[in-house]
Amino acid sequence: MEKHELKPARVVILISGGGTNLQTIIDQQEAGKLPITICAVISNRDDVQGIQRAQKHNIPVIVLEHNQFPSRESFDGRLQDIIDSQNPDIVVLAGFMRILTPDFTRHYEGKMINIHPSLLPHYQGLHTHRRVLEAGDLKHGATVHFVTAQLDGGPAIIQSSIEVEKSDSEESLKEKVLRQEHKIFPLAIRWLAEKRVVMREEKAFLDGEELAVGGVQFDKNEI
Ligand code: NHR
Ligand code: GAR
Repeated sequence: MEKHELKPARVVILISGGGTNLQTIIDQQEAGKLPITICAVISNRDDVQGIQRAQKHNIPVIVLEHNQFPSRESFDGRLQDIIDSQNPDIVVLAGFMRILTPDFTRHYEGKMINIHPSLLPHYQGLHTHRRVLEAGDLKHGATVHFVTAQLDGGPAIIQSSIEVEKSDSEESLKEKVLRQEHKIFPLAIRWLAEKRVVMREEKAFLDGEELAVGGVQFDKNEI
């Protein structure tokens, strides 16, 4: 079967914030550029803009507040039940801010991706823009990677870099990096939906070729 004849991949998107990445995914899907169905958006906060973005496009939204649960395990257990009720092919972390338990990440191994605001494997964890400025780095960027139990440590699919200028602040870096995120995230989702990218034995492959650390370098490839 040709790729364009495939059934759209069922996608569940997890958010915690503004949802600009969510918006680009919605926009590309609606423009016919992404072979996916967005089944549901799940937020762990009830007051974020990403919720309105989904509602505006008639995408079902589920709010599951982590602070209503006594432990990470109980939150993740409920989250897993809700996600599985949608029968998804792909789970997307689009600015989702809760660390996930190993049982949860194992359950979605090879199906779950995250966008992280750094050039992984550098700057895993939080406050990446601040840390890049403090270190005086000249380059920064964003990476899409498979989610494994190791925080921000799963194999990378694609990354895009930007130059850090002397005048940059945390806020300006965040904006510059977000612009790159909006380019590479939909691309990675398309590759996953088309099954062109897969994870095997903790490594990422694109069209059968093992990807290097950091994944495809977006700025060096006119895709
Ligand atoms: N979970 C696992 N197991 N593996 C990954 O690679 C994950 C993950 C959960 C989230 C996104 C990640 C990022 O891109 C992500 C990747 C949150 C934190 C964090 O410390 C760290 C990394 C990421 C997301 N969260 C705090 C916590 O205690 C809460 C912070 C907050 O609520 O503002 O969970 O950077
Ligand atoms: C993005 O920059 C994403 O890389 C980052 O949060 C922002 C979400 O923006 N993710 C993390 O820091 C995960 N810990 P958005 O809500 O506008 O898509």
